[in-house]
Amino acid sequence: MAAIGGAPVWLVPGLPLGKVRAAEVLAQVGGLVGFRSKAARERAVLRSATRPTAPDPALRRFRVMLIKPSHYDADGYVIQWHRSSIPANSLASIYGLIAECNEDKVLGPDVEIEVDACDECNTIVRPNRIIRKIRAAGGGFVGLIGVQSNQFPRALDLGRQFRAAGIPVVIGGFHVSGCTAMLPELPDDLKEALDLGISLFAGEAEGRMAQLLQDIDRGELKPIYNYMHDLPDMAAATFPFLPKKLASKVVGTYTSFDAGRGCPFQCSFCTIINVQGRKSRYRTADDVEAIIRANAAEGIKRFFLTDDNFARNKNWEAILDRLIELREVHGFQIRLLLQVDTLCHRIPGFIEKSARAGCAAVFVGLENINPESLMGAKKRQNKIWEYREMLQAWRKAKVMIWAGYILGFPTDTPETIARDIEIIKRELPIDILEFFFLTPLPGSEDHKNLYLKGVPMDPDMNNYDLEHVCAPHPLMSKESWEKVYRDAWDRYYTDEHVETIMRRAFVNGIHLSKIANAATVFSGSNSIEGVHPLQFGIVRRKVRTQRRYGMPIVNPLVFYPWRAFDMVKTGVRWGWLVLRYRRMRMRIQSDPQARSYIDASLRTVVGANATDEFVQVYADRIPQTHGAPIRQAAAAH
Ligand code: B12
Ligand code: SF4
Repeated sequence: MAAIGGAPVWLVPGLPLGKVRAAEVLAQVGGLVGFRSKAARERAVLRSATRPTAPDPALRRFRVMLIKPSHYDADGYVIQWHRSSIPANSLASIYGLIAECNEDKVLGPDVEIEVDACDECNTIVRPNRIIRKIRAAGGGFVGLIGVQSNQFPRALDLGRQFRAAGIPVVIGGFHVSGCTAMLPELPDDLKEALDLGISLFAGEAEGRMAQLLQDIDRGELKPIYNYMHDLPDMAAATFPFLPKKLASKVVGTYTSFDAGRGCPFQCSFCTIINVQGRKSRYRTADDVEAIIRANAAEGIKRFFLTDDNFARNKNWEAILDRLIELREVHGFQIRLLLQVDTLCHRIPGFIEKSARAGCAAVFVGLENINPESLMGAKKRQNKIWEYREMLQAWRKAKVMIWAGYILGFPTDTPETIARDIEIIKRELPIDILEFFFLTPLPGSEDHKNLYLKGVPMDPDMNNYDLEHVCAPHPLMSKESWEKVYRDAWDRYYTDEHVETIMRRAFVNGIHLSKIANAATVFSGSNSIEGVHPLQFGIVRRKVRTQRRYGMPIVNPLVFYPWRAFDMVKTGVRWGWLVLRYRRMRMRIQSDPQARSYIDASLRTVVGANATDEFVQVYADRIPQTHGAPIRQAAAAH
């Protein structure tokens, strides 16, 4: 079935790759002049060489299908959309590596590697068509890419179908890598994959793809590839790249890439440090420039930097300086979304340079405002008494602020969480707040500890999406924790508070339409679509026949009327939400007093030992580390 909004990616006359001669490509890629190094120039050529051309009949074909699986909703339907909201860098990384392997003719001079790719969040996967194409090519494999724990059951269901047809399948991503890094033995789901004849790839694929393709081509695919103890250098790493056809399936046509990997901190709920390491590995400014230029040549100018903590990328300054030059000297209209930690404001010039480099929105890992919870999770770097100063610094640079908040640290109760959210609304100038359950994600220290202690955890990996309770809480029942999660969204996204967010933005010179759009998605995706905003897309799709393995296929006479009703209902609710926020925006824009709006969150706390009101609430729980406010502050409370 053709996807609405364009043919599914594997129907697009995709690849062979690398048929465009370098000189021709150079002519096509506008503005290549100005590259700092030959390497950067050549890599941009390689990326551009992925434009489709007709297959050469003289060459043997090896067909690769890359699928970034989604996961299932509570009814067992795949969570997918006509347009998804965030591009998959994992897919772009593997796509780039395969393109490079074709360029390097790693399977021999007479073998053309053809690659198709799709993100299941925005594309319906048709296994039978893929099987036919791989068979018609005479060989190839299916790669299940960037598979997170919550996507592993879906990946297995897809892999099962390809294996039944005898097609080689390899799964990589955080679930395989995280479990391999932290657990003493493979968990049951990874064993099930091996039983199905699916190969597991743990670790990063840079520098290893040629070996894998050669093994498959020779019929010698190994069950497990484990590179966890050998993290590749990013300075020479291949570029992530997706052709525009794939990038345009994302709202706003933007793409993602990692300017670096690894984070020095030690948060116990984090998987990243155990998979990508605590040492900063980073791309060069030349390579980042080349990635930007290769995408710009495809008309893509918006980028999500997937570095979990760009502030700790040791090459941040050289990278930002180069982006500033591209914007200010060469006229590139770059827009960036960055992820940073709460201490980034202490790095001289970081915020100012980020803004000049095109950072329009920043995601801050706030996580919690209770120092006890932060210490318990080893998030010692989060100093709540500096939160407001840090947030105000971003606002001064006219950057919209998104923050994540984790619900369910051991001392949290429904009452403390309700209190904390009200404090945040009143005192911290955050635009968008998103909530997560504290989840023992496979690959994290928390998961390992619970696993080793034999604490019962949800055996269904589909639920490890930070929207489900997966482990017991010492003070809250499952039901009360679930209610806390639902209430948190409702409590933050009241109309009254959304209007406050808009008023603050208006004063700080942040575009109201940006705030209104983001608030619409973040308040509506959970309440209207029942999914976390990070999984959100435009117009939900449910394919009747693609239900979770083992669940019954619903009769069309029941399914389609239900879907029609569902779509009308959600459409009306979205329309009403958009209308309400639009009215708010108009009201503020026409209010002559709007420019002089002020509240506690926008005020600067001045004076020696002066603290925010909320810091005083927690003062007796703040560890007496260097720079912490003195404890006496709590005496009055
Ligand atoms: C960008 C991102 C997203 C994006 C896009 C997804 C993507 N994968 O690109 C969005 C916002 C959609 C997203 C959403 C979510 N994410 Co996310 N996301 C990330 C982030 C920050 C970067 C991903 C990335 O690009 N990594 C770099 C790539 C290159 O690494 P990689 O995926 O591991 O791939 C390498 C290897 O694994 C290997 N490999 C991977 N696949 C394959 C396949 C084959 C065949 C081979 C040979 C090799 C191979 O080679 C690759 C190149 O070296 C990671 C954290 C991180 N640092 O990775 C979290 C992360 C992957 N996300 C995570 C989670 C939990 C989520 C959400 C559930 C959260 C939520 N409630 O919204 C949702 C899931 C919904 C969904 N539909 O995806 C967790 C997963 C943990 C786990 N145990 O599964 C991570 C690790 C962050 C964390 N909190 O710990 N995410
Ligand atoms: S700061 Fe973020 S990326 Fe770094 S260890 Fe903590 S959760 Fe992980």
